Formats: sequence, C-alpha cells, structure tokens
Amino acid sequence: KMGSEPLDQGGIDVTFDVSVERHLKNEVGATQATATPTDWMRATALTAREGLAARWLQTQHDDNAVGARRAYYLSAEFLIGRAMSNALAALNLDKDFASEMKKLKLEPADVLETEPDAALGNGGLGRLAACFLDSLATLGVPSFGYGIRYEFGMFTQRIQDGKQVEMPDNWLANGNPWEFPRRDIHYIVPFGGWVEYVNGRPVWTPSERVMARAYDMVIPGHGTERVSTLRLWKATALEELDLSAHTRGDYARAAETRSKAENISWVLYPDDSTPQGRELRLRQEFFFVTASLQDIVARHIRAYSTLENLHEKAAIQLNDTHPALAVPELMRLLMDEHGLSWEDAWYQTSRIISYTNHTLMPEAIETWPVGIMQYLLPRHLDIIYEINRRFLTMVAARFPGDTALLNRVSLIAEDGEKRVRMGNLSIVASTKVNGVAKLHSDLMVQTIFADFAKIFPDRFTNVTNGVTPRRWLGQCNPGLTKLIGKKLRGQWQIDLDQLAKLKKYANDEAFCAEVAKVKLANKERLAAYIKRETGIVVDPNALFDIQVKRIHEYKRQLLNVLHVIQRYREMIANPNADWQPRVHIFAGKAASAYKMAKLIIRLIHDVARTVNNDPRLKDRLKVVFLPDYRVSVAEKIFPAADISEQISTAGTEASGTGNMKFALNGALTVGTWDGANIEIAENVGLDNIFVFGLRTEEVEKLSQEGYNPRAWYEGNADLKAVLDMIASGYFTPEEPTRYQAIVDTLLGRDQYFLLADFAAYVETHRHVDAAYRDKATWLTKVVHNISGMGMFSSDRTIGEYCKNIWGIKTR
Ligand code: DL6
Repeated sequence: KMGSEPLDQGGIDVTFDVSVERHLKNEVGATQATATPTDWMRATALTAREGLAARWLQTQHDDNAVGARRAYYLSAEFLIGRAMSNALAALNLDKDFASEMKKLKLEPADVLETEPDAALGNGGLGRLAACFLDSLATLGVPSFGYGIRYEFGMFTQRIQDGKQVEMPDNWLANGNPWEFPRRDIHYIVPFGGWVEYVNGRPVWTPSERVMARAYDMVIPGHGTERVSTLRLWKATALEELDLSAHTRGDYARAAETRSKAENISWVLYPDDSTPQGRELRLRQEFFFVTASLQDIVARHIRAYSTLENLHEKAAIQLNDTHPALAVPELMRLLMDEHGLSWEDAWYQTSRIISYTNHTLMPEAIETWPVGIMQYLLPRHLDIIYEINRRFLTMVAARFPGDTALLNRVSLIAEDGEKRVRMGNLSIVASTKVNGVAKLHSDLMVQTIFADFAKIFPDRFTNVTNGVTPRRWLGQCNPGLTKLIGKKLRGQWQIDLDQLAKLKKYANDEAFCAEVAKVKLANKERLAAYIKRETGIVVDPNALFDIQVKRIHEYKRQLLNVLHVIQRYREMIANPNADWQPRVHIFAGKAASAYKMAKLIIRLIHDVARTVNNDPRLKDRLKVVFLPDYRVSVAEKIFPAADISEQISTAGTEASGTGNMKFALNGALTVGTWDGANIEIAENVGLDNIFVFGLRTEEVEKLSQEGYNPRAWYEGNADLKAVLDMIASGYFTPEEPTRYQAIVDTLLGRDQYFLLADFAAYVETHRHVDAAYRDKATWLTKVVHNISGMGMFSSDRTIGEYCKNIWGIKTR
C-alpha cells in the first residue's frame, strides 16, 4: 500500500496515523498526552505488523498453490537487530511515519531508538543469516529461516575501568511486537533413553521430552509484497506444571521440570568460533533441528500426502555445522517415523541437505564426544555409525589400502576421546558444500577438506557472501541513498549492479562535493554518539579510521593498536609537523572466556586514555572504544568511516561482511589479501583500496621456514620501541606488567604474524594520510568504491544459492 493511502485492515479502511493512534489507545494503553517514545514505537510496530500479517498469509497461500521447492535456512543464529525501519521501508510507510512524528513534534530517531535489538547471534555468521532472509523475501523465494528464540541474546557489553563486563540481554523484557506466537504449531523433542531392536526395527525410548513452540517473525521483501518467515522455537515443558508435586507442597520440584525444559532456549552461547563442549549446546542444536524438520515434514505431508517427493520440494541449508544433526534426524524421521528404507531415506536426505562452511580454523569445526551423543541421542549415534560404515566402505573400495585416508575422513575421530566430526558428517550427506568467498572456498578444498574434495570432486563450490543494501545503505545512510537515487533510476536497491553507473561521476566535482557533504554529516552524527557514550570529543573533520568486529587475535585489532602507538611516538617526537588529524575507532565484543581478547580491549582503553589526554598532540590523534557493538550501533558506524580496517592474517578470515558494508558506504579499505577483501579489490580497482601485508602463500612459507618474531622485533627499531613502550608500562604506570602476556605472545609465537606485517601496515597508513589530503582524488576513490560494490548485494548471493545449490528459480 502507498503510505498515504488507507491501510486495509480486515475491511476497515484507516490511514496510518489513525491506525497508530488506535493501537496506542487499545493495545499500548496510552493517550497522545501520556505516550512515551517507547509507546509510540510499540503502536507503530503494531500497525506495521498488520501489514506484515496480510503479506504473510498471501505469500503462504501463493506458495502452497504453486507447490514450488522451498528453501529452509537452518541457523543457530539470526542477528536481526531492530525491525522497525526495515518494516516501514518495506511497507512503504516510512514517509507516513516521518510525517506522523512531525505532527507529534517527536524526533523519528528518538522513537526508533527505543526498540531493542534482536541480537540472536554472535557476529558475521548470524548477521549473514539475517541478510539472507531479507534477500529471500525480496527475491520472492519460497523460504523459511529456522532457529532458536533465545530469551537472552548476545550479552550487553559494559566497560568498567577499561574492562569488558558482560550483562544479560533481556531483549524480551517488554514483549516483542514483531512476533506471532503460533499456538497450534508445536512438536515434541525427545532426549536420552535407549534404543531396542524389535523385529529388527529400532525403537527409541527417550527418557526426557520437551516441547518446541513456534514463534514467527515475518521478514518483508522490498519492492514486492512477498515475505519470508523466520520461525523460532521456544522450549517449554510438556506440562506447564507438575501438579502432583505442587499438591504435595514440593514447589521446587514442580518448578524444576519447567525450568529444565526452558533452559534450552534460554541463552545464546556467546562464543564466536570455539566449540562448546557443553551438553546444553548440543541440546540446543538438536532441539531446533528436530522441531524444524518435523515442521517441514508435517507441512509436506499436509500438502502432498506422501514423502516420496520431499526432495523435490525442500532444500535445507546448514549454516555451519550447528544444525548438522539434521542429517541423522532427517534419516530417523524418514525411516523410524515414516517407514522409509535406509536407501530411500538416504536418497532423499542427500538431495535435500547442503552445508556452508564459515571457518578454516580446525579448532572451530565442531566435534562432539561420542559419550554425550550416546547419552543424549542414542538413536542418532547409531545412524551416524551406519552412515560412516557405508561411507568408509565406499572410500576403501575407491582408495584401496589407504587407511590413513580412512582415519582422516571418518565421521568418528578415534585419536584420544572418541568424537563425532560434525563437518565430515555434513559433507558426506550434502548435495553441495560451499565456502563464503573465493579464497576461502579454494583454501577449504586445499586444506581442511582436501580429502573430501578428492572423494567428491563435484560437491564443493563457492558462494561469496553479500549484505542487504536495504539495511546497510538505504536505511542506515539516507543521505547517500538520496544522492545515489538522483543518479540511478528505479529501484536500484533491488538491482544493485546499477551502482556501476556511478563510475561516470567519479570525477564529477559537484557529485563528489555532495558525497563529501553526506560523509561529513554522518561523521557528525557518529561524533555526537561517541560523545554521548564515552564522553570523548572528536573532530568530524579528522580522518575516521574504524575497526569494528568481534575481538579475536586473528582479526588483529592488536596490529591496529601497534600502529596507533607508532603514530603517537612519531607525533610526540615531532609535535609541530603537519600531522593528519585522525580518530581511531574500535568496537566489538570478546567471548567471555577469551582472556587475550579481553586484554586487548583493556589495552585499547589504556592507550586511548594516554593518547587522548596528551596535550602535545593537540587533539590530532584520538582513540575511541565504543561499547556494546551491535547491529543498531553498526548502522551509525559504517556510514561515517573514511577508512575500513580489514587486517586479518591472510588465509584466516573466511569472508568478512563488515568489509562490504564499509565500502558500500564509501569507506576505503586498508586490508590484507584475505577473504572477500580480494573480491572487493577486484571490483573497486586496486587503485582505490590499500592492500598490504603477507599473502597466504607467503605466510605459509614463512611458517614453514620457521617464523621467529623476535628477529622481526630486533630488526625494526620502531616495532621494538612500540613493544618496549607497552612492556615498560608506559600506558599503565599504575601496573607496568599489565600487558606482559601480550608482549610475550607477540615475541614468543606471534601465531598471526603481526610483527611480520607491522612495517607494511605502518607504511600503508602513511599513504592513506597522503591520499586523504588530496580531497579530490580521495573522493574519486570513494565513488569508485561505492560503484564497485554492486556484486556484494546478498540478492546476488541468494541468487547463486538458488541456482547452483537449491535448484530454485528466482524472478
Ligand atoms: O560467513 C559469515 C562469516 C564470515 O564473514 C566471517 O569471515 C567468518 O569468520 C564467520 N565465521 C564464523 C565461524 N563460526 N563458526 N563456526 O562465525 O562467518
């Protein structure tokens, strides 16, 4: 509906303002006179929700009528952020909202800011899933996302005395106006017990059962009335109350059953890459996998009364190995619950499931102790053993005598504690296995999965990640969006390749001046936010150099800090030189048990305190750590960057997606030849990006030859001085040895080659300063960056999944 037209609400025609005010009165329970910004947010959300509900019903009706294959995206994480601006934009209600706010003399931002982020994810992997839902809807792909309705999402990060403190994220405290509880959709989730064979057929008798209840979020498409569904499962007890215990007065027992069940969907695991050897995590994984598969199977049977054609109608994508139990669970459902033979069940499963790998770090690929699996999921372990037996028989026949190969590809690791290898399980059962950027996909088949690439040469492929331009440009950067809209025709946000047409304005002075004006306004907005959150005053005219992402040693925030310290040294040695004013901004969370990452956060704060208060610098260097990085903060950061820091050790970052968001918003990348940086460089042109450092093969070579970081330290006086400064307690006179562990790590092993890349990195930043001073040339580079980013729309990514993996047609 066009915004100013009446909304169709079950036959009652009302306009946007009438609807919002009615919801304010009837559901929120406030009047115009008493309403707070939160009240207005809720009333607006309820209005938008009605539009979404109508679209959801229509989409389901259409998909059922056509009987097309559906894509099911199984992911333990969906990092949605706020839903309001996106919903209003998709429903074409954004202008009505703005005028309603004007009428009420409210700042739209003040109302939008009251919505909590839905932070049901850790970082890149979860946010990718959220971008994919947006593109699935926009491309009109029949689709469902399936995940967990965590009561507590990613922790809130507070900073106390420079240290990260984790606080619970109670995002549902005031309810969630966007969700639709589907009271009629629930499935039993069994755990534990034993398996018996009765007349040769397995019978699993679980010892525990919980209920999975569906909550839907409607994900609107843009430029279409179609939507996707995000179905999240909440765990509850089968019986809400153990009444007999309660009657006996045993209230603790009565409550226990309930809390044990609800525990499953209680908290998101706040870890980014390390496997959690925790039973609860395995329960979470099985919980959402079985509920989702039962739902898919039930819907299919309702539509077709047979499972014979399930593989023609369902494509399931595993977002990393977290949902890998889908393999034995789909087999179990098809065989034990629906009577298919092993062969038929395998035929279906291996045509339905595909797997995306998101990391090359062997320690981050999940394995589960056979003991826990036996105890929690005995039937699944049986099935995994049988898959393994058949698979190894095939491998042994094709590669006779290669027992080492059999050991490496086995689904069970036998060295030490026996463990199930979830990556191997996923590969063996998948139609396709993909990496998330060209380099990553190449390395995947050359390193961690080389054996499998030999066994299944056609199975491996690449689908480079992308981001939704609606949220990551349209909504977060209205200034730039408007400017682009003047040059491009039609709905360019759903046809992002059109950005290439901006190339011809790269030397257009008037256009570049407008681009500069927008950037400055975005930097002013971020500066105000920085002041509010940290008290630090920064100059919007300075160069904003930004690194935002999870804090991890391989992402090398520490290399960035070393450069800041080097710059500081140079500035105090020569304070009267004409230094380029800079603001170095960091944000990101550290996994709560990751000591080194937490120490890096603290170091950033100590360096910031010293630098920001040194009068010799005359405010020409500022260091900021913005606390509690999350989607809504990212939306303020990306549009305001001049430099995007993408400096992982070559060969370690699978793709990155922040790199895409920065470049799309006109920041220039300082980056290593890693992940999707490479494809960004190819698309924006090597003249418009600052590439530095060792390449993957050079890292490998150095490592083979025996990397000795101490030699690099001894060989570079600046590097030595920087590390000595940290080690001497320059930034922490109150506790000089605070960062000894960091210095020791760098001089000892330096696993991520910071010292080897230091000189090139510092040198590159000198080039950055020089380039930034030549405003006209800089702006030309900025425009080349924006115009080269068309291929990084998640619409292109989803288009490739549809074509190359799922066999689904898009419009
Ligand atoms: O593919 C999304 C995202 C990539 O952009 C990052 O490069 C990668 O680090 C991240 N991977 C993970 C690993 N999780 N596990 N397992 O989050 O995926």
